This record gives sequence, C-alpha cells and structure tokens, in this order.
Amino acid sequence: MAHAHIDPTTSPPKVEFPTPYNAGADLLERHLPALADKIAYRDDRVALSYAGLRERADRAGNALLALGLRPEERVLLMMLDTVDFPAVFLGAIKAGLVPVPVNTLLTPADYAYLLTDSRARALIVSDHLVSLTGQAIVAANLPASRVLVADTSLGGPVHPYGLLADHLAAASPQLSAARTSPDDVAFWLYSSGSTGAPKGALHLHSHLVQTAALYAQGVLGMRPDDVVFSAAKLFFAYGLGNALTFPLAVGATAILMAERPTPAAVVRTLRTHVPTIFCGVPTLYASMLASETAAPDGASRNLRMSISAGEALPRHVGERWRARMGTDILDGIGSTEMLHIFISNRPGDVRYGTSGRPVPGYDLDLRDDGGGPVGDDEEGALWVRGPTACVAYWNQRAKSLATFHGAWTRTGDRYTRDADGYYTYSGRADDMMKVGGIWVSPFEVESALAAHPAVLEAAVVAHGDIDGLVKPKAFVVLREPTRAGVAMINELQAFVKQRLAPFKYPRWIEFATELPKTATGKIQRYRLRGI
Ligand code: 3UK
Repeated sequence: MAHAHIDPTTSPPKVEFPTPYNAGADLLERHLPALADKIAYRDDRVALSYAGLRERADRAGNALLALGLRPEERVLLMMLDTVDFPAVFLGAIKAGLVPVPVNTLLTPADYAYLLTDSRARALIVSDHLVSLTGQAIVAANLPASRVLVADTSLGGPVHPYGLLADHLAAASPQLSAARTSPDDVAFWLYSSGSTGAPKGALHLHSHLVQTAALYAQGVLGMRPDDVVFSAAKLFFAYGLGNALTFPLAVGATAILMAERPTPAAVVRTLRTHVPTIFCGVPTLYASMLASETAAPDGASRNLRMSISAGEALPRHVGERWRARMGTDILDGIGSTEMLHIFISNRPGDVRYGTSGRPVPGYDLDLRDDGGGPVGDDEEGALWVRGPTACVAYWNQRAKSLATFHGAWTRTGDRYTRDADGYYTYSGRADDMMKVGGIWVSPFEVESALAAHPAVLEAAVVAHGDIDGLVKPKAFVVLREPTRAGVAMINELQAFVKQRLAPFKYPRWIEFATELPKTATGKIQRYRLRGI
C-alpha cells in the first residue's frame, strides 16, 4: 500500500495522502526494505529491527483477527512500554481495527469504565496489570478468550487468559493491510475532563504522520540517526508521538523502558542508551535535577535536545537542566485532542517561561470573553486549528459540541501572546490540573475524600510545590474538628490513594471549619487557590 508523501522543503512540510491509505502499514513499511536491518526499538530485553517490527506487528494484527475481531472494532491496550506496544498498536491499525491505549496507572473502576465505554471487543494487557482487569472484564462482558496477556517475561500473577506471545507465534507473519482511507478512524485516546467520565478522542489514519511532519520534522528536525528516549509513556499522546510515530516516520531508533520513570531508572536508561533526543514532563525534569543519583555521568554524551510538555515548564528547571546536561529543554503545548504539540520552542530559539511560537501548520487564536481578538500581552482563551484535530469524542455529543467548532478546537487554556509572537500559559479555564503531565480533576479527589466517614466536606485546588509545579491540595472540614492532626492527614492521604490512582492524592491537607461557598452553595475553589 502507498505511503504518505512528505515534502520537508516547504513550511509547513506538505503531506499528501493516497487513497486507500493505512497508517499502520505506512509506519511499518515506509522504510522497508531500505532500513530492514536497522534497529527500530530497544526495550529492556530485546532489540527489534524494522523488518522484525513489521513481522511482529503483522503477527499481532493476524492474531487479533483470529480472535474473531472485525474491522472498526476496538481493542483496549493496557500495556507497559515494551516492543509489544508498537507491534500491537500498529498491527491492529494495519488490520483495520481500532486500538485504544489507556493509562496504566488507573484503578479497576476506571478500567471497567474504559472497557465498557469503548465497547472494545478485545483486551491486551501487560501481565503486571492483569489483577486490575477482573472487574472490567466482567462489567464489559468480555469473553476470557478475548483477553491476551503481554510481557509475560516480566513475571506477573497467575491468570486464566491466553498469552500474546503464544498467539503471535501461531499467527501468520504476513498481514495485508486493510484498505482504509486517510479519513477513517485509526485509534482512540482517552482524555479526562473536569466533570464526568473520560472522553474517547477519535483520531484518523492521517493524523499520525501529520504530527511527525509538522512537529518532529518541521520543528525538531528529527533525523534517521536520532535515538529517541521518551520517559513519558506510549499510552499518553505525547509519548505515542515521541517514541512511536516520530522515530518510525523518520527511520530513527526508539528506546522503551517498561518501569516507572523514577529519576534513577531514567538516568540508568540514559546512560545505557545515550539517546540524542530525550522527552519528559516538567515534574520528571525537576525531580531529576533534585536527585543526587541523577548526575549525568556521560548520560548526555550524545544528547542534542530535550523536550517537555504536559504542563508549563518552569524557567529555572530549563536553565538548570541546560547547565547540567548541556541541552536546552524545548517546552511545547500539545493535547490529546490535537494529538501532539502545536505551540513550541525550537532548537536555537528558546524563551524559557513561554510555550514558544505556533508550530507551522497550526493556526492559533486568542479570544476574549465575547469571542473577539485580544491584543499583545492580553489574556485570552486559546483556540487551535490544524490537520490533526480529533473528529469528536465518542458518545459525548454535548462535550464534542463544546470543544470542536468546525475546524477550530477550544483548548480550555488561557494564554497571552507577546509582540514577538511568543505564547505564555496563564492557567486553565476550568478547575482541571496537570500532575506530572496527567490530568487530575478536583471533583474526583473531593469525592474520594468525602467518602471517608470523618469528612464532612472537602475542596481541592491546584497548589505549587517548591519547583512551581502544581499538585492537589485539599481543604477538609471534619465532622469532629478535634480529630484534625497529622494522623488524620496520613489516614486521608492513604484513603485517597486506595480509591483513586495514587498520583491523584492530595500532597497537602489543611483542616478548615467551613469552605467558601456561593449563595447557591457551590464551593468557590478560586478563593482557596494560593492559600
Ligand atoms: C496542558 C500544557 C502548559 C494544557 C500533550 C504534548 O499534555 C498533553 O495532552 P493532554 O490532553 O493535556 C492537554 C493540556 O495540558 N499542557 C500541555 N502541555 C503544556 N500547559 N504548557 C505546556 N507545555 O492545559 C493542555 O490543554 O493530557 C502534550 C503532546 C501531546 C499531548 N497529548
């Protein structure tokens, strides 16, 4: 099947898609046979060549079809970062199926929602995460035969499901690509909102290579000799671009790390694989700079750029990283809805404290409350238009209408633009906060706290830590105020960690006798910010 044609000499790089067009086939085959023996992926255990990746993905696509899945049906991926992720993701797309990668840090109740909402007809799950899926598989009425367990060599619990490795071995190594069009839905990514359940963002076959052309080639100048390591995981749109779309689009090599991205694990991976491009979130950069064990020791020998997204990068983090590692950090803002970064700093043109300038190929608009334009240095609501915007949220008409207005997408962010055209983040239009680059809704944390018998009510707001990065802070009214104290703080934090994904727990808890409310009884969170 024909590949997309990218002309990197124009600005923005021009991308032409043939019809039929299949993004899985394109990313797997655009460098074959030229780069057949080149390493596409190194994970903690194996190295996989471009030819090897194509075969493994074809086997994965055939294995999914052999389970009885039909084109356009969804497959939920609950997978750690190993070579099986790109194999299953691209194999599914090549087969005409729709993979739905999800965050691996969630709770059984979250997975039950995601499996049910997506109506996925199969689940591929890393063995470490199998114990979280029981409730979801029952809730979604998924037959056990439609669950395959990946990464079994990582040594997880006993389970009744088939092994992905066995199904790959039994499947044919040749898959002919489904005759999809550039406008067919290729994959979904879930995004959390301030109210209600996560929303599945529908992305098309054309979107993957578009992000590679506009951002990876157009802004970063990613090349075949790059070695890319993204500490941000593949389930996140940011990591998916960094470690899957971009390296495969340009013929580079990507490093995958399955474990949690602690400073020690990330530095170890940097030292072992000496990448040329490193991608992280601000919280990781800050904790690496704070960590004694994270001294570079040659880790940055080949590094030519570092990338940050997910939340605003504090200026001092970029400056200290540069002093220690020898490269700037290029901050850029992207979103699940737009798939990847659409405003960015660029090599040789970094203004710390800003998100940079628009990525060519995207149009930006800052609007005042009446929808009109704002002047230089005036705050407005950020809207974006570009060829990678998701087409809708699955099954959420009202939220789709609120976000997607023709070709324009409302980001929910507030920004200013200076006279030189640089954009500076100034906050959210809603109460959502980014914690380590991942959304946390204050409502969710408040509900978890309110479920504790000692709690009368709670309000949760974003609060800056010593690096200026936000984490949840709770104001709690106890039924018996005399129980306030360190023991109660510890108990409430442990309680929230048990009920929600642990990264959502309130890092600070303050006890109050009452919460500020409107006349109608709504908590006024803004009055608690900055306290
Ligand atoms: C916030 C930022 C300030 C902003 C993402 C790169 O983060 C990504 O996607 P999400 O859907 O969240 C999107 C929201 O996160 N944000 C992201 N980057 C920045 N705020 N400065 C930044 N540099 O509120 C945005 O609306 O989780 C990032 C690539 C792909 C992505 N999906």
